[in-house]
Amino acid sequence: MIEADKTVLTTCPFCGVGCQVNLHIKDGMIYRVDAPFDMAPNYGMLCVKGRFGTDYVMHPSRVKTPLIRVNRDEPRSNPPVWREATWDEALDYVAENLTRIASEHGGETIAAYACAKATNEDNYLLQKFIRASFGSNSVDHCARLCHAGSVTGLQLAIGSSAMSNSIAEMEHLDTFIVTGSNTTETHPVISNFLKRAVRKNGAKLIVIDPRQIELTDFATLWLRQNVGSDVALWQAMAHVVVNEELYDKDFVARRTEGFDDYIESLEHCTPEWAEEITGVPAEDIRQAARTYANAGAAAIYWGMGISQSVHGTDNTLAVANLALMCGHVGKPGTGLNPLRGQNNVQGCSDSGGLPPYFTAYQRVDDEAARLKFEGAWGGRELNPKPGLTVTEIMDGALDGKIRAIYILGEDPMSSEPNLAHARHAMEHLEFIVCQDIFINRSGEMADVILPSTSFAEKDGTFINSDRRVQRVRKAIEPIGDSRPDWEILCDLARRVEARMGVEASAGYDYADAEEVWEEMRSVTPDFWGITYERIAREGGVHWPCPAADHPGTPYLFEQEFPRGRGKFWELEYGTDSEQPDAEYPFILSTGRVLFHWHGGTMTRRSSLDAIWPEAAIELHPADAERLGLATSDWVNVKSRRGQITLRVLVTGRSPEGVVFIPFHFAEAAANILTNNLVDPRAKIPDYKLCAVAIEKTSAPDDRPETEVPLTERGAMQDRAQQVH
Ligand SMILES: Nc1nc2c(c(=O)[nH]1)N[C@H]1C(S)=C(S)[C@@H](COP(=O)(O)OP(=O)(O)OC[C@H]3O[C@@H](n4cnc5c(=O)[nH]c(N)nc54)[C@H](O)[C@@H]3O)O[C@H]1N2
Ligand SMILES: Nc1nc2c(c(=O)[nH]1)N[C@H]1C(S)=C(S)[C@@H](COP(=O)(O)OP(=O)(O)OC[C@H]3O[C@@H](n4cnc5c(=O)[nH]c(N)nc54)[C@H](O)[C@@H]3O)O[C@H]1N2
Ligand code: SF4
Ligand SMILES: [Mo]
Repeated sequence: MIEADKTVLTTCPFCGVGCQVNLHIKDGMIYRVDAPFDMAPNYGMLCVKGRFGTDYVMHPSRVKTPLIRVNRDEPRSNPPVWREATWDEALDYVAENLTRIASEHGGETIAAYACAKATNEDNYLLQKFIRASFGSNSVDHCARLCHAGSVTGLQLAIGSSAMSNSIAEMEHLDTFIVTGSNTTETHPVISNFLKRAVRKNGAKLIVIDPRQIELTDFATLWLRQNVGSDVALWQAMAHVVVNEELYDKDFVARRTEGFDDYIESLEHCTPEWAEEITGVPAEDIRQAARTYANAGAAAIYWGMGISQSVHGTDNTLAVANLALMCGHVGKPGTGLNPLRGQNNVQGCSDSGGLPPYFTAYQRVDDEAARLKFEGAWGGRELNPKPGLTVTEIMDGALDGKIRAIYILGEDPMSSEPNLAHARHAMEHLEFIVCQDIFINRSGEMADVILPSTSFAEKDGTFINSDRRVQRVRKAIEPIGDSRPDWEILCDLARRVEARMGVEASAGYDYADAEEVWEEMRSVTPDFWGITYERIAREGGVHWPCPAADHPGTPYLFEQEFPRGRGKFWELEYGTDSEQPDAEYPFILSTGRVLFHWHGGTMTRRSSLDAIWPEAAIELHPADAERLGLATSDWVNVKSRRGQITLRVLVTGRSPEGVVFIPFHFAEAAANILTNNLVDPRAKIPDYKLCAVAIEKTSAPDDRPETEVPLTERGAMQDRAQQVH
C-alpha cells in the first residue's frame, strides 16, 4: 500500500463537467486519482479520463526547455529541427519578432489563440497582452469550432449564451430533451445524473440524434432525424405546440416578443412537411412536442450536433423558439443548456478570450468598458474594433492580414476543418509561437515552443459548464524548466513593453495566480463576489456573483433575459451543406469517443491509449454488405479535400448512408476530409456533414495491427458505458 505524501484537491483537466478530483502524490508523481464524495458537481463520481487519464502529465515527451526552430529557411511543413534555449533567449527572441512585425505591419497583424485547457488567469493575461501591447483584438479560441453556433443563436434570442441551469438540477428533472450530444461519452458524469433522473425519478427523456447513442436506451422517445435537418424538426414541433394551443400564454406575453410574426411564419411547417425532410414520423414529432410542452418543467441539453453546422445559428434559434414558447426557461429543471466541452472553455470566453469582448462579455466597442480597461491597464490605448475569429485568422494568414500567431494550448493542425487549407495558412505565417505542454501537430510548424506547466503544476481557476468558478491547485513541481502560462506571459509582455518603450506598463507584476484573479475580479462585475478564499470555503461559486454576500447564480433568467424580452426568430429550413452524390455517396459525421480527447495530444500519451489505440470508421451493416466490407477491413475514405486510411467498424449506431469517424487520430485525421464551409453568422464549420467515398484497401505498411481487435473494443466501449 502506497502512502501519499500529500493529497491535493483540484479540478479535472478534461471536460466541462468540472469534476473535483483528489490527486494523490508520492515522490512528486500522481499515482492515484479519486473524488471527494461530498463535493459538487460530481459527488465522488469520475469518468475514465479523470480517474485514469491524467498520467499524460508525466509523459516523457513533455517539453522541458524552450525550443527554437533552426531550419527556419525551410518550409514550415518540413520536420522541425529544434535547438534548446534558455528562457531569456527564447522570450527575447519572441519579443523581438513580435515587436518587429507590429512595427513593420501594424499590431493588428498579430493574433492569438487562447486556451480552453489553461486557467482563467492564464487567458486573462493573454488577451490583456495582445490587446494592450499590440492593439489587436484578434484573440479567439476553440469555442469558435465548438459552441459558436449556440453562442450566436442564444445571443440573438435571449442575449446570453451560458448554460442557463445547473448540473445539480439534473437528477431532479421531470422531462428533458437531449439533442446532438453524445453525453455518455463526452460529459460522462452529467450523463449519470441524466440517467438517474430517468431511473429514479421516472423522468421522460426525448433523444433527438441521427446516431444511436447510449442515452437512446433510456429515452421515452428517440427521434432519429436526417443529419442536418434539425431546423425543420423543431419548427414542426413549434407548429404542433401552436396548433394545439399548448404554449405558455402568460410567459409569451410577459417575457417575449415577436410571437405573432413567428407563428405566422410557421404555417407551412406541419409534422408531415417535416417528416419529408427529417425522416422522422410525423406522429413522433407530435408526441415529442406534446411531451415537452405539457411538462411542468422541461430542460433542453445540446452539444455539437446542433452547433457545428453551416446553420448552427438557425439550429439554436429553432431550439430557443420552442423553449420560449413553452415557458421552459428561468425556472429550476428547465433551461437552454449547451453543454460546454473543454474543462475551461466557459472560463476562457469569460476571461476575454473572444475577439469582441473583455472579461464577462464587456464589449471592446463599448466606450465605457474600454475606458475602464484602459484605466486598469496603465492607460494603454485599446482598439475599439472587434478582431478576427479563429476561422478568419486562418484566412487572414493567407491574405497577409495576419502575420504572426501566438498559440496558447490549442492545436489548429488537428482541430481545424480541411487541414490542407489550415496547413497552407500556417505556412504563410511569418512567425508562430506555441506555448504548450507538448509539441502537438501545430507545434511542429512553430518557430518557438514555450513549455508551460500542466494543470497539476499550477494554481488558478477553471469555470465549468454551469458557470461554477472552481480552483486549480498545484500538486507537483513543474516538469523540467516549464513555467505556468500566466508567468510566461508576464515575462514576455514586460520584454515587449521594454522594446516598445511604453510610458506606463499595463502591469505584469503579480506574486501569484491569486493576484491575477484579484485584478480580473476588480474589472468584472459578474466576478466581484468570488475570491479564492470563498471558493476554498464553498467548493465553487456560480457567476454572476456581483457581491461578497451574493450567493452566486445557479440558474439564470428568473426575472428577465439579458436582452430584456426573449425574441422569436423566423426561420426558413434550407441547407448549404455539401450533399452526397454519385462520386461521394456517404455523409461523414465526425466527433468523439469516450477514451480520447480531440487531437489526442494528451490522451494518446496516457494509459487510455491502450484501450482505444486506433481510429475506425463506423459503417452501417447494410452499407458494409453493399461494399463487401467487414469489421477490421482497411478502407480509404476520400472527400473533395483529401484522403485517409483506417479500419472499419460495422455497427448500427450510424444510420444507413452515414459514417462516423472520431477526430482523435493523427494517422487518420478526420479533418483532412472535413469541409471548411462555415455558418455565415457564427463562422462555425460543418463538422457533422460532408460527402465522402469509401473503397477497400490493404493494410498500410506503416500501421501495425493493434493488439485489441476492433470488435472487442466495440464491446469494451459498451461495457465501459454501463459501468458508471
Ligand atoms: N471523451 C471526450 N469527451 C469530450 C471531448 C473529447 O474530445 N473526448 N471534447 C469535449 C468538447 S470540447 C466538446 S465540445 C464536447 C462535445 O460533445 P458532443 O457534442 O456530445 O460530442 P460529439 O461527438 O461531437 O457528438 C455530437 C452528437 O451530435 C450528433 N449529431 C450528428 N449530426 C447531427 C445533426 O445533424 N443533428 C443533431 N441534432 N445531432 C447530430 C452525433 O450523433 C453525436 O451524438 O465534448 C467534450 N467532451
Ligand atoms: N472533425 C472535427 N473537428 C473538430 C471537432 C469535431 O467535432 N469534429 N470539434 C471541435 C471542437 S468542439 C473543439 S473544442 C476543438 C478542440 O480543439 P483544440 O483546442 O485545438 O484541441 P486540444 O487537443 O484540446 O488542444 C489543447 C492543447 O492544449 C494543451 N494543453 C493542455 N493543458 C495545457 C495548459 O495548461 N497550458 C497550455 N499552454 N497548454 C495546455 C494540450 O497539450 C493540447 O495541445 O476541436 C474542434 N475540431
Ligand atoms: S466527466 Fe469530465 S470532468 Fe468529470 S472526470 Fe470525466 S472528463 Fe473529468
Ligand atoms: Mo468543444
